[in-house]
Amino acid sequence: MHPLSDSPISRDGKTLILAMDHGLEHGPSDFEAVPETLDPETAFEIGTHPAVTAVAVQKGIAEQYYPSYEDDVNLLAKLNGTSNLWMGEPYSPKNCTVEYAIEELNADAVGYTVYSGSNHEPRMYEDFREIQETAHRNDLPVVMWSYPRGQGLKNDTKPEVIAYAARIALELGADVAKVKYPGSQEAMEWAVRAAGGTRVVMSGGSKVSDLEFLRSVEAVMNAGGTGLAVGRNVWQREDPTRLLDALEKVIYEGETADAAIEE
Ligand code: FBP
Repeated sequence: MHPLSDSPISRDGKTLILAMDHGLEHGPSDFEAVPETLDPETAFEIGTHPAVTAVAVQKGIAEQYYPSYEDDVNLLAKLNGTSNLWMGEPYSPKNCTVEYAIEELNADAVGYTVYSGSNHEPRMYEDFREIQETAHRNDLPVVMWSYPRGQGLKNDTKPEVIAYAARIALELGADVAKVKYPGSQEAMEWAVRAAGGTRVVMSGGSKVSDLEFLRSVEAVMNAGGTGLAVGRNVWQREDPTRLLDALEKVIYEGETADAAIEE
């Protein structure tokens, strides 16, 4: 059985992960559009929406805030991360172990960013190996933020790059590949095929209109994708619940973006 089928981070085999790690990845300026979301409690409150199958946060946020939400939210512990202040070749160092995520944070799943194509790729693959093996020995699903990135990569959302990103996640043993949207349903179909039994979810990206965003999610679902791992497109909306209601229809009920938004 696929580790996701039996996991609380999936609902009817689909998943919607709210990524709340951009305070580290991008800095507080990402919250300026809706300043209340700077407060992790607000984010966890939003994460109680029934469409959300997990909230992905870093260790520090999990330690301070998750204990109050354990009954209402599933936790995806993000085990590495890097700040926007780092100007070197892409590398995301490990800041939490799988054991700590299980024993101290009460995590339901773990997530790890891998920048294939970076000069640090060998180190990141080695780090991922350790994470993946420990997580699987403990029956925890592993989500790879599979982001090809580095000096040699000029366009990181080209169809062949995204299909490659999805394939890398399969080859290295991730249960879920979180990849950027490659621009079309057809390109996403390629990524889903390349990923084999590894499930593919779309990474949200910077904020676009409700309809544009929902249409990309619809294309991902039509392509055989498993769902979404989204940050800014939810947090930077005045009314995130409205978008989550629409996402629930597109992801779990198979509605079109246009129909979901009308309702
Ligand atoms: P977004 O939907 O805001 O893109 O969030 C998804 C995510 O993977 C976050 O987990 C992370 O903070 C961010 O994207 C990193 O994106 P990038 O490295 O492209 O800035």
